[in-house]
Amino acid sequence: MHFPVEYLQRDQLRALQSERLRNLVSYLEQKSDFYKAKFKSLAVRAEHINSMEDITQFPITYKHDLREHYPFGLLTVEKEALQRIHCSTGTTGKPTVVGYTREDINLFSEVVARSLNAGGAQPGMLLHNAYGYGIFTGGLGLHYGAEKLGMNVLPISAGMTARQVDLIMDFKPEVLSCSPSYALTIADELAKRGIGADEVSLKYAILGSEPWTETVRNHIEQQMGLHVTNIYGLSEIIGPGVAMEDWEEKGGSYIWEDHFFPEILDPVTRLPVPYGEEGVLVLTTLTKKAMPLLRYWTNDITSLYYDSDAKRSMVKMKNIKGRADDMLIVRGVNVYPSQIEAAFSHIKGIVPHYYLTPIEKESMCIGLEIDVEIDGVWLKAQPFEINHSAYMDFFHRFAESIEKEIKRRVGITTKVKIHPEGALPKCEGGKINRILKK
Ligand code: DLL
Repeated sequence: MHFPVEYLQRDQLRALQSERLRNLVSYLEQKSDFYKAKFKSLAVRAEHINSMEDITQFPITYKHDLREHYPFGLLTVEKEALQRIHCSTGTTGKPTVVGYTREDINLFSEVVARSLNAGGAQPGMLLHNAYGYGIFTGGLGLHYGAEKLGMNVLPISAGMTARQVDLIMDFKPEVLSCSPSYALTIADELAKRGIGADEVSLKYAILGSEPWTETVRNHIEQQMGLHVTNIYGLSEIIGPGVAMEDWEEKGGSYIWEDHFFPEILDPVTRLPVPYGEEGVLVLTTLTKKAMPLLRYWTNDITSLYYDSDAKRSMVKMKNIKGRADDMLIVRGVNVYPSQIEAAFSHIKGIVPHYYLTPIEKESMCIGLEIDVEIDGVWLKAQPFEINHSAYMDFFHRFAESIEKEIKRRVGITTKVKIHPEGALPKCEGGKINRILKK
């Protein structure tokens, strides 16, 4: 399968983007009271756009703008023109609501089809789609994209892990899609049943919807014997399929920038930072109809880069480090859970099932308590006598060595508690929250 637009020359792509941006702004000038007012106060208009750099004159849109216009205030079409509504899965406040016209749904399916294809999927393959079906964009988004690509889909949704594994073994799908934390749960269930990587039919896993690292990728690839790639997206922009890794390249995700124009802004000054530098990802939907967004502040931290050896000409982003909201400040050091997860890859003997609890003193965070599981196979191979005090001593020394490694790599103090394999609560489907509050 080949999507020609992914291979456009950069100057052709830029010309396409500028034309689309001009069209978008003039569309918003006509259809959106919200943007009309913003453009007026900044004295900016569609005809001011000569190149993509001019986008910086335009206002940034924030999540609170969506909340303040709940539920349909940002729609630029009549409600009768909608084909579907999705909502974000936020845990506090009102959900953010996104409407799609028929054209938007086609676009959604197209970018997911491209993403699946970049992740290794081909027409005729079976997708075991374990993203949740419902108002969350994951289940239906992957479903329609897979159908568009010409795949066969098992719409199993998330949860009931034993049944997931039964059907993976019986139906022999080539492709799995779910959150990375749920893929860990499925991998555990396979291991628990003694099913080896060579007995699993899956060739590709397409994981996203939450931050994750190479530590998790390596673990799942080894346990299930497949290629794991990252799919990124957010409901406000469209859902999954904003950015995607290539299964042979990995290491970063192409942004489908003919439809979603990316910028990285400094979190404080809100000015653009150069390629390669980290900041907040801000996205503009260049072609959406029902609820286009201009310069949407995703709150996700990453950086952009061109990979000159890459197959496609589109810009790539590094895997998301975390949401700006998930940043912990431990004695003045900024830490994302993904940095702890990344440090685990340098420590033999643990599996990446973990939770973090801030240790607070006088309402300051002075360290993190880390609950993590030990790798049962690795533990059995350790040469020590099996008696209670030898075990306790071993666990104590092991926890200390992890604390030292995290101090060295992340620069913060931690208190590590080791748990036997399988002891910590597992992700039962959607996104996992790694940070626990005392
Ligand atoms: O999570 C859409 C999605 C579904 C993406 C399935 C991938 C697969 P929301 O529920 O609106 O949409 O949450 C969006 O999730 O702003 C990020 O913080 C986070 N996120 C999504 N994908 C990734 C990823 C879906 N691959 C929010 N890596 C985003 C890191 C991700 N974070």
